[in-house]
Amino acid sequence: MGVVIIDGSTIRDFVNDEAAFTKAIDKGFADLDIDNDGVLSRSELRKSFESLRLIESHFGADIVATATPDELTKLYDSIFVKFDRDRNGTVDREEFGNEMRKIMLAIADGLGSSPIQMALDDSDQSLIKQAADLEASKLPA
Ligand SMILES: [Ca+2]
Ligand SMILES: [Ca+2]
Repeated sequence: MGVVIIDGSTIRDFVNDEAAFTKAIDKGFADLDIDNDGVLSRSELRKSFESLRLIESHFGADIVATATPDELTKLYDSIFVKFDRDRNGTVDREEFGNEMRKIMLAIADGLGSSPIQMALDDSDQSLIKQAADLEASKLPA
């Protein structure tokens, strides 16, 4: 378990690094598409939010800890609708990438220039962790 310091620019640099972000999204999408049909279903997307810990990042850990199962389902449904731009009931790679970009930038705006500390497992594959890793890789040794 390591602690990383993240501020808005950490995330923004990651999202704006086309190669790094595209790679992360591609990998994330492939990992999430459990049945390999090329699109994400409602339940696949829900798993992604659980595993990427985006709800916690975006809305705060308290929401997830205190919400009833019904409330959580509603929350995930509302997120799914945001992703599913063309309302065809599934999320394709492009819809996924576009919305993840928006979410990451919203998180970046929320953080602004006030750094926060996040405790992240080394095996953590969240986009936040990847953003932190990218920034670390650019620091002078
Ligand atoms: Ca699928
Ligand atoms: Ca769609």
